[in-house]
Amino acid sequence: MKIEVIQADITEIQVDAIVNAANTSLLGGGGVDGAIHRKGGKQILEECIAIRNRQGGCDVGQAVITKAGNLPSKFVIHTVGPVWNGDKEEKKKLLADCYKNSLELALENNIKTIAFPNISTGIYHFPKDKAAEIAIQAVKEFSRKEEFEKIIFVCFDEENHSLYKNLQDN
Ligand code: AR6
Repeated sequence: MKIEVIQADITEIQVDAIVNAANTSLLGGGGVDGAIHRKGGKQILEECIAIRNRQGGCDVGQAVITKAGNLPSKFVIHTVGPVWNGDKEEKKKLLADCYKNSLELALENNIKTIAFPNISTGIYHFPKDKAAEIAIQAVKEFSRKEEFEKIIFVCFDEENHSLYKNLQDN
């Protein structure tokens, strides 16, 4: 299994699954969520609505899966990061859960290559340095990580990219 760190737009990445930093409604929003729904088209929203009708959205730290519509990936795994607002240990655990539950769901769907954005570090204000440590640690600790061919951290901004590059080298 290879861990890669790149700076790119996740909607352009060709992998089995890209991960979306969604919200509990699953109905789209701004940031990476907005970009994924815009470029992926209506198939993604329709499947999200079907999931909502079945299970009433997605809890923080959990993940659900849809096809990827017009995106180059095959699937989108939608996970909901925590909003950073004080209860630090609880929020850190929930952020780690996003990565672990996304990886678990990926394996259930025979996904071998997966790309993650920097969940919660935009609109949800999670400190980027802490989020990067949690993300890398969660992937490294994931017991079935060797079943993946490649796990990519797709950083959008330069700050996240250099944080991840430094952690990857350590
Ligand atoms: N490709 C890769 N990363 C991106 C892209 C992109 N195209 N666009 C933004 N990012 P955010 P959150 C980075 O705000 O903090 C939405 O409204 C961005 O620079 O997308 O988890 C949802 O519906 C940042 O580092 O997600 C929720 O309501 C990272 O993606 C809420 O925002 C995450 O930023 C979720 O907030």
